[in-house]
Amino acid sequence: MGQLADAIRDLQEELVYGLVDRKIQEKIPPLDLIQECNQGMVQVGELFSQKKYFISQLIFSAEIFKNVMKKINPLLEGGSRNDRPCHTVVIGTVKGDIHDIGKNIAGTFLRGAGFEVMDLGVDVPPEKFVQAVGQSHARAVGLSALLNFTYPDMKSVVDRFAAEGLRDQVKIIIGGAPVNEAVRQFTGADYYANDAVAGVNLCKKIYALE
Ligand code: B12
Repeated sequence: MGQLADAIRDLQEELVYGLVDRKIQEKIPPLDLIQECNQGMVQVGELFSQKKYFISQLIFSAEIFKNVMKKINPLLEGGSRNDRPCHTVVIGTVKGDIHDIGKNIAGTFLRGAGFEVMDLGVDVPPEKFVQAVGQSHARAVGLSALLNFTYPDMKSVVDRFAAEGLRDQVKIIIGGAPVNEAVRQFTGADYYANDAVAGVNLCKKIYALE
């Protein structure tokens, strides 16, 4: 792990901001910065599992990461914004889960790639995803979840689209660190994405842009 990941793990807020500023000046790609911060967050999670960190430290780590993203976001937002106004992607964190840092990053990357993003926020019940697709006619839906006990809630969203007769009209991507092919199969989603770039590539595929 690099110095930045270590600083996040150790919750050394000022050191983190200083390192991020320096790396931005050195033109380190934003994605590399995010990935290194992510490694630090995984370590924070490990320390929490080992009961060496408590919920307050989880909250603080999220605060630090959100401030880091305020520095990185302007680098991501330029791109080809609004180039594809009709290509909407509905995103949200599923019911029971309030983790939103990764979902927000996925949204920023999608906007940077020119997609219109309808972000429903966190703790989103299945019917809201269905309503949003009804309003926007989006063909791509991205579900975020970081808690393994919310996999059934991802499945409920997929099932809800089927119950409403809309399953064939949308492709559903599940995202978040813990998702994999087995979770995709369990939920009945079309794709899974472990990072924001994979999400963008899948949405391009769904809209047949590449
Ligand atoms: C910060 C954090 C929190 C913060 C979240 C703040 C916020 N606003 O998001 C707070 C303090 C609220 C929190 C709460 C809890 N947390 Co927490 N949290 C974390 C931590 C440390 C970091 C998560 C994070 O932001 N990572 C950084 C982002 C950038 O990474 P990411 O989310 O993976 O996103 C990337 C990809 O996954 C992907 N992606 C994500 N979503 C999507 C969506 C789409 C569509 C696409 C395409 C891509 C995509 O793109 C992103 C960028 O590449 C993780 C540790 C970990 N290993 O992840 C634990 C972790 C997720 N939390 C955990 C737990 C247990 C909890 C609590 C239950 C604790 C408690 N006892 O109360 C609560 C649950 C609250 C709830 N109901 O949601 C566990 C989950 C374990 C499990 N097996 O399910 C973890 C893994 C920690 C651990 N090792 O124990 N947490």
